[in-house]
Formats: sequence, structure tokens, C-alpha cells
Amino acid sequence: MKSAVFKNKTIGGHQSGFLSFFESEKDIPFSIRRIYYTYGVPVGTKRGMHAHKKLQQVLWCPHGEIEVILDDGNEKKSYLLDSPEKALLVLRGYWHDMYWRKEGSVLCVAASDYYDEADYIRDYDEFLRYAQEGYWDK
Ligand code: T46
Repeated sequence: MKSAVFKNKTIGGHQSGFLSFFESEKDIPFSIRRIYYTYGVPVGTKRGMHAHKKLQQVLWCPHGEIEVILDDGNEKKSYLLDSPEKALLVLRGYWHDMYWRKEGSVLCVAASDYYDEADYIRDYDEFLRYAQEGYWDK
């Protein structure tokens, strides 16, 4: 499985609104241990700038527009979260940068584990060493 954008199951219509959802281990390949969200971020701000050793996550933007750049050490891909129906699966081992593209955008994240700063790689050269040594290929 690779990191990719998927479309959440969505129920409803324009008359009374929409409800979107995804379920642990059915729609995403892990159990959710933590939910967090980022908001009040000025347009143009870049956040992220790290990779995770083990953590797997799903990112979605229920309101606004956020661009996420995923880098596996070989290539970078850009994903635009511009609809509440879209979600981005970010597997372990991807350097990620998030750019706030619209005022008031909210980023929600479902994560496979509790917060642990030791799981972060915040130095890009260190990330490249992990990628080149095949740390995530095992
Ligand atoms: C990620 C992207 C998508 C906590 O104490 N608990 C938490 O659950 C989280 C997520 C963060 N923190 C602390 C760690 C830092 O002192 O909150 C502060 C800001 O975190 P950070 O600079 O890592 O925030 P982002 O927006 O760059 O990254 C976050 C997540 O940390 C990260 O895991 O993948 O969103």
C-alpha cells in the first residue's frame, strides 16, 4: 500500500447537507489511537517538515484548502485537500510539508499511535539516511 488520496464514503445531498466517514481497519489500514487538528493558521504558512519512523496517519481538511507535499526520499508528490470528502493516507517514512492555501482552513488527523516526539525525524538529511538505508522497506 502506498500513501494516496482517497474519497471518503459520503451520504446526503444539498438539501440537508452531507456526512462523510471512514472506519478503522476497514477503510484505513490501522486502528486510530489519537485525533488532533490544526486551525487558525495564516495563509501561506508551512507546517510539518518532518517524517515519522512508525506513525501512520490520515489527513483531511473539512473546511478550506491545504496542500500536502509527500516526499519518500526519491520523489515528491503534491496532494490538494480541497474537499471534506478527500482524505490522504500518509504511511510511515514520508517527509511531509503542509501549506495553508485558504483562510480558515482546518487540518484534521487520525493517527495510529499516541504522541511520541521520539517517533519524529525533524532533520531532512537524517530522513534521507533512513530512506537510503531502506529503514521503511523492512
Ligand atoms: C504530523 C502533521 C500532519 C503534542 O504535544 N501532541 C500532539 O498530538 C501533536 C500532534 C503535537 N504535539 C506538540 C508537539 C509540538 O510541540 O505540538 C507542537 C506542534 O507540533 P508540530 O510542530 O509537530 O506540528 P505540525 O503541524 O508541524 O505537525 C503535526 C504533527 O505533529 C505531525 O505528527 O504528521 O501535523
